[in-house]
Amino acid sequence: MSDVLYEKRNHTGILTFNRPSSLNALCESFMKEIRDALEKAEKDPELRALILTGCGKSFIAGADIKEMYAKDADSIFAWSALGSELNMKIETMKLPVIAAINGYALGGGLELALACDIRIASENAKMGLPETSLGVICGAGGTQRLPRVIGESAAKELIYTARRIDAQEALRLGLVSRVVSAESLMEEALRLAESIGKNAPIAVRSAKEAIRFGRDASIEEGCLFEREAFRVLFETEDQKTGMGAFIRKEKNVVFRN
Ligand code: CO8
Repeated sequence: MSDVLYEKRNHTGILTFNRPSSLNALCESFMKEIRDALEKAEKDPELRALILTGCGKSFIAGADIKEMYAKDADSIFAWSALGSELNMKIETMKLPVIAAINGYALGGGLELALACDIRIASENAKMGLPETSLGVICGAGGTQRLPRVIGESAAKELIYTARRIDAQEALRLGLVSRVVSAESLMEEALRLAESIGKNAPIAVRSAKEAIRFGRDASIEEGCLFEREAFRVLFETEDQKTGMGAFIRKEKNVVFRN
């Protein structure tokens, strides 16, 4: 059986990490499988959102320490590029991506979740960046994305102490946007994906692009980028559909892909 399961529910794709013997730790072949599954999802014109989750008690328990241990500085550099590229792919892909964190999201696992657009967690989830306790630091974007998500001071505390936090603390820090029971995690993730999917797909994708652009731009550059995207959306069928429905007082607007 594959280490990455793919299923589709209406307009939502679900990738489930399925390497339970190592709590979904990221070895080289697994990272390649995840990358291939993302590429497959990206090519599906029917999808409007993608959910990433893990099987069993783990989302991803980090990079595979057993595989990493024997590597030297040169070989680890190429190896960790796979993780970095994977996370960049998630961050830049047009589809909105939801991490449904079902258990351990540690090290490289949290780094991957940080590249997702939205993170929700089950009450029993545990998150952290334990790398400094292993003699290293994050290698797939954690030092860059965590401060952007929760602020520099809180990120430094978590990274320097290597402390593992529970879902409620992650919620307080803004690392996840919702905490739900373990039983309802997928239901909640699907509901969230569907509520995104009912909106105009090009507009949602455009919002993702504008938010990402703005992260590293001045407010002037960001607003200009947004205004240009706003202009382009007036060339779409969806703008006529969405605004026309409001004017005609129609409920249940259906946007085509
Ligand atoms: N790597 C390899 N194997 C792992 C990993 C891992 N990260 N995590 C768990 N496993 C394995 C265990 O070795 C064990 O295997 P075995 O049965 O053969 O001994 C099996 O999974 C089950 O694990 P445990 O028995 O330890 O399960 P527990 O419920 O007792 O504990 C924990 C669960 C707390 C999650 C524990 O397994 C743990 O601490 N795991 C390591 C967590 C960690 O430190 N992660 C960070 C790794 S470093 C990192 O991610 C750096 C990323 C930088 C680059 C990224 C590029 C991709």
